[in-house]
Amino acid sequence: MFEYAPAPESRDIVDIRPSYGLFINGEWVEPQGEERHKTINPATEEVLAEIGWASETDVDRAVQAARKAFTTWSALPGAERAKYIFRIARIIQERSRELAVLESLDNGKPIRESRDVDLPLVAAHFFYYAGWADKLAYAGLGVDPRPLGVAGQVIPWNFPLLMLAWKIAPALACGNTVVLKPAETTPLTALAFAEICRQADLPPGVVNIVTGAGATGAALVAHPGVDKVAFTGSTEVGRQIARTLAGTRKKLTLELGGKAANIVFEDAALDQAVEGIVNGIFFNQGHVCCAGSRLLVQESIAGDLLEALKRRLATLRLGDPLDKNTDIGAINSAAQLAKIRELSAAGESEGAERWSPPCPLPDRGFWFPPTVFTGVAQSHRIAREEIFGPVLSVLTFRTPAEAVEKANNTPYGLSAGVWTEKGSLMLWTASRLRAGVVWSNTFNRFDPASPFGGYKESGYGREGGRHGLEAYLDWNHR
Ligand code: TXE
Repeated sequence: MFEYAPAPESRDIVDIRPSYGLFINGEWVEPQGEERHKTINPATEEVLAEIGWASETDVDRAVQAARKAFTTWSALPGAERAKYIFRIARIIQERSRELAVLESLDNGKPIRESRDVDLPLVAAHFFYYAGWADKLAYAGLGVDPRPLGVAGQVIPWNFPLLMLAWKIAPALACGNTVVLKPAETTPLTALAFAEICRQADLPPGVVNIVTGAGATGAALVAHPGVDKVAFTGSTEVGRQIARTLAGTRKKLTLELGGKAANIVFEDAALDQAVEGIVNGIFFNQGHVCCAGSRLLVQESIAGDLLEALKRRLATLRLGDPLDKNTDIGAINSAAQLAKIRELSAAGESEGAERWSPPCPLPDRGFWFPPTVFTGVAQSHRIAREEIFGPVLSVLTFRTPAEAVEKANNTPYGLSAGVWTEKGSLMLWTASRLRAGVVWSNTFNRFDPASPFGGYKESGYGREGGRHGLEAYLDWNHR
């Protein structure tokens, strides 16, 4: 770490209320139960606001509101729905600085990422799907694809507003109405989005936001008035939801965990690959389902690559998420920090070698230094389990076939990266990887027009692009 002048973004541009209720039928309502939860800034442990905890009765109220709104929303011509969604996109753009600060405060991610990656993508998703609202007949999904009804959506804490956009934008474009539950540790941008819906004059009940923990999510997905469930989160909860929905007529998409391989061949452009590795695993503190958490490097260049990687890691700045210079922010919660520590300890006890650059950690808040494990075997827990933190496991290979075999040796299959200057090797490798997304000579690149989703235990269904419409339409009838 070296000295630099801090450049903090102003916290004063956000207006956080001391306490929030639920957003149902276009109104703020108090939850029926007494239970409330404090959402905190993970970088300081300061309480940001008190949040209502929606009970089963509250979820029922929200679903009823969404059902009622469905009748009129789904009957609107697509071009009319598009006007509302475009309006939402424009308001997000106008308020993006404020929303980025709010996201960084509640989540712990660096402002550079929330400002330059999350918020532009959030607006882009609303713009993109607004464009589809009057063209659904041309999506190739049947002559007259129809909306499904009420979508019950449960999202995680790693990209709170972006996951909301992935879920709400296509649902609305297709004519569905929504009840969304944000994660318990990051509700603030979803609640700000509720205000944006009001600002955009979205008809009451089209979007409803219910805050709470797992029980609220479970009540939502099990509610008989919900026609479609979209979930992003842990594989374990995804399995529970699939069990709950088995035998019902509800349509389900699951976007779950990952353990992506980032494969670097000996001819790769080394500096570019180093940047891709850093972006692959240290972006958003590694709280990324498609993070490049397993580096597979060809044995002949492993020494040089690791040396260059360590040099680069020594320049990363960890600290205040609101500082515009910060590269690595806070871990989102005490529970997630405990999981990262536990798996890192397992890495050491199983015999891998642990390395971090000199990196003083702030006294308060939840922090974990960028960490690299070398000498990792495929049987080690850090090579098999999703850590969801700034921890890279390095394995080596000799031949392309060995790289593919190791990359696919995981129960997950969400993403992968391949670094080589040879087009034929790139295509050979990409076509053999069992992963929903394969990035070539880049990593963690997103675009609203590209479908995203997993193989195997990473889930099923696709979000994004034209494929993302399928999840929100009844396109089987002719
Ligand atoms: O996930 P949960 P957690 C992985 C990552 C992380 C681990 C645990 O490895 O360390 O999961 O994270 C709601 N019915 N991912 O505990 O519990 C919950 O309130 C319905 C990968 O945060 O799955 C929250 O809104 N909903 C992932 C959401 O599910 C339930 C992103 C996610 O929480 C529920 C997050 C239930 N029974 C974690 N129980 C990714 N794919 O990006 C909880 N929830």
